[in-house]
Amino acid sequence: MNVLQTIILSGLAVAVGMSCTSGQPQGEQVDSAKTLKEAYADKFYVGTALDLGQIKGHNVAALEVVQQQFNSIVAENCMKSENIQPQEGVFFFDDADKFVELGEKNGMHIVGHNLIWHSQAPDWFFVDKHGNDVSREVLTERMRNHIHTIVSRYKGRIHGWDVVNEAILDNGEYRPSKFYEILGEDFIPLAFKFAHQADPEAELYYNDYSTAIPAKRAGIVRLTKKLQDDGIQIDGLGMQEHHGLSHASLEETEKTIIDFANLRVKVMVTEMDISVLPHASPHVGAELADTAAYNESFDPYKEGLPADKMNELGARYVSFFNLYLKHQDKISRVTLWGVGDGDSWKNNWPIEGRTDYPLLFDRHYQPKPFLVDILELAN
Ligand code: 9MR
Repeated sequence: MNVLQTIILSGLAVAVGMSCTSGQPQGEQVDSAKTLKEAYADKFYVGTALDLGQIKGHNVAALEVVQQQFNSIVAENCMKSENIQPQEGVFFFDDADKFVELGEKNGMHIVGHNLIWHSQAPDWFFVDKHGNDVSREVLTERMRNHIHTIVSRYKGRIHGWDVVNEAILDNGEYRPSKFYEILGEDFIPLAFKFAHQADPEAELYYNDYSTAIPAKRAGIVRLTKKLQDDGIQIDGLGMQEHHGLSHASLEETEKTIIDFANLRVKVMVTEMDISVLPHASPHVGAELADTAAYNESFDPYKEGLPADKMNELGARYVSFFNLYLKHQDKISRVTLWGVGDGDSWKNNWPIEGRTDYPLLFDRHYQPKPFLVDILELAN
């Protein structure tokens, strides 16, 4: 670690609320340190997903990091349809309200996640009282009501919405979800139209994982072009960026950034994390239905991450941030999918109960050693 790194890291430690044991005066260190949101201020937003412990203010250590490091937030779970409208017409807004208030209090760019997603959608959405699939008309009206009720509530307060999430398969075809079964591909323009009606000023995004897979990228480009040709407003494409140490490829990721930007929409990294754990193919991406049984050999770092793996993780993060910086004219936001390693969904997918290290802050909300490198890159 060089001197500058030491200074920045010590400063960062103070900035994120760690106790400094060096015995040196701390004022200068804080002054010379930059936080993520400061370092990237003229590049793109740097965001994080918030869970309930953070939204409700229980997790004080995490919240300090959020306030100091990030200038954009997205709700990890509390706005998903099964949570926000668990029964037809019964909306639960308490957590989402708190999430938006937290963002406003801190002057953050606030992202709503998500309006239409096949996963975590409550059963009632698609069936009548006899359990049979509803008609096109009924599903359209349920979507309209769901989207209008939520988007109108936060009109002018939520700046961008993940309107449709994960509608395209890795092979580029439409996912055969309930929305697709009943409405065909029309459910996508309908969702965007309803969101635009409810808040004409809000930015509207399509969001998906494994967007570096060429066939999937092409499918998303086709979908976006079609929406644009049909006069449907779409402002951005979200690349989730759930990576591992050996996937996705930087070259393919770069092609995706370029192809998406060529559509004249904002490109955003919406859910970044990098798993260090071995993955049993085909468990890359974020196909929640693909799970595997626990096995010790797939959980090698229970007692801590060895230095060489930490370095490998750091190098991967630096390569991706380098790429995002190279395309900063196209990229409007880079959001991490969680604050500290202990909060990450990766500890439980595709195998439950593992110990992963996919984020920028560790289980005690202390910065990983390579955070300084990410800060320096932006200089
Ligand atoms: O991180 C989220 C996890 O806590 C939830 O259990 C899961 C199901 O709602 O969703 C996770 O977040 C997903 C996101 O909403 C959409 N893209 C993939 C993310 C990881 O699965």
